[in-house]
Amino acid sequence: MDKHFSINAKPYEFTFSLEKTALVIIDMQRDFLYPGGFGEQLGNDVSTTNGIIPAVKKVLETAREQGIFVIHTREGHRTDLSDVPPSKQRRGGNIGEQGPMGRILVRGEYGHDIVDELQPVRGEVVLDKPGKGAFYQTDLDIILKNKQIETLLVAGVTTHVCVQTTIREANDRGYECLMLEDCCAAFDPKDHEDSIRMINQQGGIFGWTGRSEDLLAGLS
Ligand code: TIU
Repeated sequence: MDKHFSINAKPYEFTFSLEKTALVIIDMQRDFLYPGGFGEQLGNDVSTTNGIIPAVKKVLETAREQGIFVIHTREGHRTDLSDVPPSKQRRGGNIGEQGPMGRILVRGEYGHDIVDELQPVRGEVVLDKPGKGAFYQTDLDIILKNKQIETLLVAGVTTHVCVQTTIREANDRGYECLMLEDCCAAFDPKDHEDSIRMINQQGGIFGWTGRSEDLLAGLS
């Protein structure tokens, strides 16, 4: 029997069915989160991004207990960089160059992989994406369709870049999204707060936003 839940969220209560829901964890990669990584090298304060790891971990553990389908994404490129658009090469921040944790945003490198605390387990999807949005040039849509997923719980980094792009892409494809506010982060907290407002404004123009404690309370 499928279970249905209603939880407190903005702009109003968010309702979802367990079987039709996926948890999508976006780009929780060492290079974006760990001190000494690519994110920090670009001059960012990674304490804002790595501060969400415990909250994401709790949601991930609950999703596993409840049998919610889990997808992890990673932003990165082929080792020969043949899938990097010249524009991203110019403005994407040293892609392919040697960084403190391996070649920047290159698949297979240590810094490109997911942080130790949130490593995927068997049965979870790991989706490599070349762009900001998780639907662009990936098989995410077909995976979700095959699993009959209609609702996405979204966590990850950074809120205003890959998280927001993915939620906008999902919205256009007919998925209902709940962005978990305290499970997402931007290097600058203002970008994070602005993104929350952009998602839930105008009656939920792109979806809902809510707190993980409300999700966990609703699921228990
Ligand atoms: N994952 C993600 O958001 N990629 C970025 O490049 N984010 C920045 O904030 N630069």
